[in-house]
Amino acid sequence: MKKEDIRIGVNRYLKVKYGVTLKDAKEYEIFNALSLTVLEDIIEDWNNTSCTYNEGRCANYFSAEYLMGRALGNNLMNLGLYDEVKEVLSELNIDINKIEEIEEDAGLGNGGLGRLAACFMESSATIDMPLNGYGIRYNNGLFNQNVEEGFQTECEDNWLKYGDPWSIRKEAEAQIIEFADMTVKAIPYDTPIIGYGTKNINTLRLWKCEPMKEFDFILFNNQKYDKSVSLKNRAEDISRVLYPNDSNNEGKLLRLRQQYFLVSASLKDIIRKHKAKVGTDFQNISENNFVQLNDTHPTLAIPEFIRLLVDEEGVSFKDALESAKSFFGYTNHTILAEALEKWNVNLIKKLFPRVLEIIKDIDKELIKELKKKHYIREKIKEFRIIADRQVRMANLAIFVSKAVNGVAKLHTDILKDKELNNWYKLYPEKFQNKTNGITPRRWLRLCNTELSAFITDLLGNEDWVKHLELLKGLKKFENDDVVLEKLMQIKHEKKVQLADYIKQEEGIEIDPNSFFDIQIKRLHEYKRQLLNALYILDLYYRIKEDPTLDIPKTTFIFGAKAFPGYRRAKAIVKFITQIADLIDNDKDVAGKIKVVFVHNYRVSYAQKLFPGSDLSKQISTAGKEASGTGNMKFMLNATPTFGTLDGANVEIVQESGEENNFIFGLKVEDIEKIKDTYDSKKYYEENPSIKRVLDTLIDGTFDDGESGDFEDLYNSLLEEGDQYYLLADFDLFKQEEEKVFATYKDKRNWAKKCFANLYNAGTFSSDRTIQQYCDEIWNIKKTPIK
Ligand code: 26Q
Repeated sequence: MKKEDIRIGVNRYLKVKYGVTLKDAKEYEIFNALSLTVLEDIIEDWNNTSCTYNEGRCANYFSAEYLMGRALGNNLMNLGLYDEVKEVLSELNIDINKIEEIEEDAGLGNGGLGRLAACFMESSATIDMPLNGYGIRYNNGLFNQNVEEGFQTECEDNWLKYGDPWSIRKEAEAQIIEFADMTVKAIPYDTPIIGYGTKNINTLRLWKCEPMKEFDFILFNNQKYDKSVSLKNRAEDISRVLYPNDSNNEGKLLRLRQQYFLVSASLKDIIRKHKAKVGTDFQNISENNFVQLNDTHPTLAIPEFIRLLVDEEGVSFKDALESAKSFFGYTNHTILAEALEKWNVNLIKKLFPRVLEIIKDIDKELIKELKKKHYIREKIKEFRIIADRQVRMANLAIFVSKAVNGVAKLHTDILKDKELNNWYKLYPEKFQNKTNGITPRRWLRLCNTELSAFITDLLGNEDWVKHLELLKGLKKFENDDVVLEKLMQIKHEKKVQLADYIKQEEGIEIDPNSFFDIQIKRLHEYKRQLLNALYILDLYYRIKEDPTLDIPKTTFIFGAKAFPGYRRAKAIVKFITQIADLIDNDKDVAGKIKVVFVHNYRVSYAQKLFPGSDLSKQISTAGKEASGTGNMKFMLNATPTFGTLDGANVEIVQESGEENNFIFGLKVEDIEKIKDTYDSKKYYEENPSIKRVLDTLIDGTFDDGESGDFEDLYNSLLEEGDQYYLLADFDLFKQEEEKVFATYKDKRNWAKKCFANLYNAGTFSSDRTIQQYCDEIWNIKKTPIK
């Protein structure tokens, strides 16, 4: 697109959409006009891509979550239009940053799993792979977080308030979805997924739920206004709001409705396309399509697929089940047993009785097979899909899926050897590993243009953006002082930018010359933000005792949303902010360390935090974090990891060298050994530092608003036995952080560690991950359009 076309387009859309000219236009109006101008420009390629994909085999990603973040900057960059647009705007006296910042994040996901889906969509487009994304167009995404007096509060997210210029409503492709007690419409909204440096444009199709009719005319005429629109409201409730991640999810009827709504609409869409292409022969439906289930959330797709084939297309149950077995793949994202999804049989029966019948039939097939293989009754029980009047979604997914995968090597090994060992023994050939990845476009090229330009300069071209393994080519500069110097200069620049942003968002000043030690992720006990906080509190006391303590000036930054009903997680937020206040109000310590809890951590905030970091805190209890992807984002922005040997940390240090990172703590096998005799109280009694910091939870040092929440934290560590081994890792944590501080003194040595992380990050590109899914599970091929 030429600069002139951009100018004309923006003016035209401002006129027809808002009735204004540029001089009166609001920032969001310019954002929308610009987005529509670009959208208009890509429609042909987009349609072309869809048509071309339809002719061959496609994979379909079914996910209840897509944590997309902002679109404009990424789309401009991927199209190679960023600089032109920046110039056009600047000639009109408009700052492109302001226009980018006005865009609301599309926060249709909780965290890692949703963001992974977003990275996968971008990567598949970039490498020309025919992957369609299916999800729900929640009217309200993940809640916005505020911190008031140190307590987390929540309010609704309204991401659609300025409209959503990047999506197109496709009324003509609506589907009808039937529940036992209501019938609704699923309306698709398509968003283009623009690849980097390719004409291919993939599609993310999100379904909105609407009533069959707007209101009941007769009730309205009889002045029963509320009742006349009640069906409309009930329908719209289905896609109204994203559920926050809750491991204790029992009885959420609406969540179950959402799941069925998503999978029924998406499968009907796939079947519609199949019929248009090959007619009513369903023999080969799994030759043309594959569906990847992003965790168990969309697992109802399995019985629904069989139902659609059997009840609506006249296929036999046996054939339909056979088809399903080569049609689905299942990705597991969690090891926490309590997080495995189960649904009460009565709920399923109430909403979709026929689906329950099919699940029962599938369960029978499973039993038949196990009996044939001479499993005894007791053993069969473990595998059952229905047990104790609950449907176990993971069992359903594993039995029917062609492939089951974990998301990092360690995670997959734990699935195979422990959590799902019974299934692994039954179907060893189904189990695969697909280590997660991140898109280098958003997580380096876009969020760290300074470092990107430097890399391009050193490597001589931008090929690394599409072939991240080329970063290895930087290794030859590892002893080049000028290069290392420049790397640290860029780091400093990004820290200054982050400090400015934090000033703007939090009203808090931090010193960009201090060491930025950052832990950003959802709040959960297993992620152990509390361990980090207890460490900092101990450090505070040590500085009080010894004002000459030799540590670099350090800023500890936290960002994390707690599930609204998760009392302990919320208590940890309050505890961190109490420590922050204690330090700020103490002259002896305030100039040496500082704690900041940034509120409302989200994709757009993350894009500022990763590049401005000195240390990546990844300290989950070994064996609990399936993979982590934030760890990869730090690494790609040249930041060493301080972490346990958990999830993808293991592979990160394998790639970049243990000597370039800070690994501490119990390993999975250590925990295995001590778990039966672990006594957290012993640590409390024998370690005065631990006693000192834990006592602050009950001795009135801090204020929890008389909620008893801090005492509850105290009890979790002592009375309840510290199930995440914080106390066992406390001293190891402390020693390792000492090592960090000592190492940081030698600036050149530090720079080398940063650099080693950068040039070894190539394997964590989601392009690599997607390529593996394509080759090893989906069996789809690159399909570049002309
Ligand atoms: C469950 C019930 C009701 C409502 C919501 C949920 C729910 C929603 C989201 C349960 C779990 C999730 C998300 C899980 C998740 O993000 N897991 C993370 O997935 C990442 C990508 O694979 C991994 O890197 C992380 O290690 C893993 O924690």
